[in-house]
Amino acid sequence: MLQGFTPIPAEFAARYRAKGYWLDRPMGEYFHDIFGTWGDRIAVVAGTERITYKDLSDRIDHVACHLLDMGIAPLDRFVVQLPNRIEFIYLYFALLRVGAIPLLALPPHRTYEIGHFIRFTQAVGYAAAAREGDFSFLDMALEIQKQVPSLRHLFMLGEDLPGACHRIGELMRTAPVTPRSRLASLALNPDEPAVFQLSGGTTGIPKIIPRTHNDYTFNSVGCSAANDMREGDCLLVCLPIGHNFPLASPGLQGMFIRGGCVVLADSPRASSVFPLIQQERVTHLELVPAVLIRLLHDSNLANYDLSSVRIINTGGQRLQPETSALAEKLIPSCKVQEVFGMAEGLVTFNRLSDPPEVRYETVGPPWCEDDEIRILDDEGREVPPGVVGELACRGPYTLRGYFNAPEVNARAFTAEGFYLTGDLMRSHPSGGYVVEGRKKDLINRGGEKISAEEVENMLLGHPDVRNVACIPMPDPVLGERTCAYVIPRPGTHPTLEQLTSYLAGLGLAKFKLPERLEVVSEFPLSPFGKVSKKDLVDAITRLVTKEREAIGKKG
Ligand code: AMP
Ligand code: DBH
Repeated sequence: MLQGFTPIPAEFAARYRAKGYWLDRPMGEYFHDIFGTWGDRIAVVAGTERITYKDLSDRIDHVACHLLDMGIAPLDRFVVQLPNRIEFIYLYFALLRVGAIPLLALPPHRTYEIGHFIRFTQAVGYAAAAREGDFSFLDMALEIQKQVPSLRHLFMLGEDLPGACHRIGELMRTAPVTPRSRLASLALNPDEPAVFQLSGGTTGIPKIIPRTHNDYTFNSVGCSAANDMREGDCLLVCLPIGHNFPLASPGLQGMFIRGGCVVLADSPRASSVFPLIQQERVTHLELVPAVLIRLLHDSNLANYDLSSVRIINTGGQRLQPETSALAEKLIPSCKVQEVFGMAEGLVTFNRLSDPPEVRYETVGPPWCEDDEIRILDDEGREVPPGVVGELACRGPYTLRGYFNAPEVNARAFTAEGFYLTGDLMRSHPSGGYVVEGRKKDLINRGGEKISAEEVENMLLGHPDVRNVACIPMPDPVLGERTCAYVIPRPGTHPTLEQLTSYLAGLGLAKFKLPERLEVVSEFPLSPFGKVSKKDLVDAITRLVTKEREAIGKKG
């Protein structure tokens, strides 16, 4: 086994096999067969290209043989930071085919993160677009290469690249030396890591999540069923393609399993998403709430035919019932299905057959009956049904340890191998779960804890508020006070007084009322597109410090 990797213990593995969950096949081989099943159907639409499953499979194997020519071997690590382009799909599946492990970085990662991933995993390769705006990923990679000798292969997209870089387009045109037959004879162990995902990590550098051939295939098979993907369906991928949600939960892996078509969009902006939905008759969208909200308020929405959309999945952050209702009103053909997922494993979906009140309020149950869930109090004891506690989970596709992180693992798992998510949840009579926030998403006002989520939910009911994030701002006396960042509805100018008297009118405790309002037009986003509270906290802290210094000088 790869050093630093914690496998699922044998007695659990035996159960998952006996249940038929784990197929004991390397992912590359499994998907090779899937592509073979769907042959002449269109697998991917990328720009002006429409690629059949047959051609996709052929090109992936072609790239895979090139990888073998370069000496890339099973369990070698390879950092992939490609944009939503067809080259991602070629390289990702080619790496799986040879048993090398793609580590999926996100587009906004820079030297700090990428350098760490390469060094920490002793990666042999790195793939990216050479340049994005005014940032040169190529220069960054060359710099890292000087410090980390394991990094032998740079795969770049772009013009005028130095000779030492591989171009995926060029590899397509040249014949590899290694014969295709070698691919079938590689001895790959499906219990080994196939993919390295990254934790969202709102603090510190992302941790590395090993996903095995067995668990990651199973994840996509199950999610694609829960998500009602069918032959002939069409998924638009507009979030960063390497993230666990659009890649595998069910994402493009799920859509391939079902024989549908995957359309790549280079951004989640309305100007790129709406035309593609109309042209390609997209049935499935996977979005984060902030993106859905933006699309629904875009003035061009009514100018496009979006009637093909059957399911909108949102995940990553809590979705407000109002947003679901609005989406289903503006796009009457669709149902909104919230997904609660994590790159660490567990995924829950609300059931499409549930009545709207359940669908809007809960994130549903896990899709697999062998996902074990515990809701724990601060002492690690299970709470009674309906009581809020921390979500802990264990199951056939949830990790048992971050890669090479013994100290973190000692804290992040219970003795029984449950992963402690840090998410606050309660069970719902429908059998699903309700997200109540993050364990750490609290504002500590002189010892009184305020759930940011609770205040946010109430503020969203105010007619002037389109979106809101409540965060702690530093206070010399109380330690922290609540600051509300608000995106107002067009044409409105909410004030702190209006919002707090609205909250007080609803009976909210006085200590929970925001004490400062910052009106903004957009929120800073995490690499994946979640609202980044960390950036808001940094901003308000800088602002408050500056104001205090100014007062100090005057006084
Ligand atoms: P990541 O570590 O980036 O994979 O993020 C996983 C985390 O995102 C979860 O632990 C939750 O905190 C959050 N998350 C994902 N889906 C939802 C959702 N539907 N509602 C609320 N939080 C979510
Ligand atoms: O936020 C996430 O990581 C996430 C959200 C929805 C995820 O990993 C997933 C679905 O699989």
